[in-house]
Amino acid sequence: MFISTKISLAALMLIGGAVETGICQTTATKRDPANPKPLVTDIYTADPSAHVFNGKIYIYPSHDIEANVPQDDEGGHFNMRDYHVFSMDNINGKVTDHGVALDVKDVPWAGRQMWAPDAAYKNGTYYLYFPVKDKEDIFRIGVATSKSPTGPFKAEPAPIPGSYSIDPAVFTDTDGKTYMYFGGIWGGQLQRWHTGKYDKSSNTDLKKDNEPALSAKVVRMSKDMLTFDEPVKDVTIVDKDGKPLLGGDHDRRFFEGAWMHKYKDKYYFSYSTGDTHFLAYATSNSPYGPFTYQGTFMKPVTGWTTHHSIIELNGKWYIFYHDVELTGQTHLRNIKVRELKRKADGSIELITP
Ligand code: FUB
Repeated sequence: MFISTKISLAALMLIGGAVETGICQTTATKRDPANPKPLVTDIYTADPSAHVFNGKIYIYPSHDIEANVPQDDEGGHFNMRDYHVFSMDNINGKVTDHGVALDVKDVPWAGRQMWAPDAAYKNGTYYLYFPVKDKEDIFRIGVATSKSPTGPFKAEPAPIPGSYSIDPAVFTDTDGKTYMYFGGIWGGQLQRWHTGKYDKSSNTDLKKDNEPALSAKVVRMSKDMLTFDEPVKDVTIVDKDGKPLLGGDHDRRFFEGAWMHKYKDKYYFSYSTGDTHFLAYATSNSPYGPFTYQGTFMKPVTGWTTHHSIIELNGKWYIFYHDVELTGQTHLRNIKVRELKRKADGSIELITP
């Protein structure tokens, strides 16, 4: 990310600053399926990773703040410092803010910028996975645990060994195996790892438009969910002819914000195309891919970033996402939800926000 080429409707939508608030307040929201409103209006929220645990919806978003850091190409203005967890009894229910679940000051190895998290549950423990820059300003992925889905979470003393870049998305398959998908280019630093070692020289992509695009990563998690169980692999996305998408194909190539869900035995890998602002997806018969590109399923939202998650609840599918309706400012976002519809062949219907 983050060159601000697309701040649409900003002036019209600016309605002023929200107030940072305390713990456990609820926000009632009227849900018009055709025109969803922000789920949370008293703090800024983004990158919502939603899950259903024990029949209830839990949302693990980024907590955007105005930190007065000037905007730069590396996303320095996204200078978040903690996470809140939200819950909803049902898709139209009130949204409960459970307060601070993890603060950067309680992560011993962390430097700055708590970006898009995700969560998982296994054997009586909830796991919060989060990307944050370490003290050398290199993004790593950390893990914190709790006995409650709403935290507070206790961070492990060090990042997950071998982790790098941003946007972890953790998926547990029907056979019980758990995988982490991760990565993000530009400010997410994925391009700096293209040789396998950290190389600080690139702030954007590799500028090799006719070569295969940089890939998101996938790795199986260990049984204790705290480490990687194998070497990290590429998530290759190919076109209908089996050719890898190219670096210059900005309308289709992976940028950041991975998500995985399974529908009728197929694996759906979905992601943001970043500077072209689409949500796109690709499918495979294996959680490792290769994934065949299927198309865009959400047109650009207002704001620069677009980031989503997908859940199933009572036979219906929902997409959680964000835009900048409350502020018109790229780094002060608000989360939303709407139904995700499919055609009979399993393909996802295009959403025009
Ligand atoms: O919230 C910070 C970053 O913005 C996330 O990690 C990206 O996915 C983008 O939404």
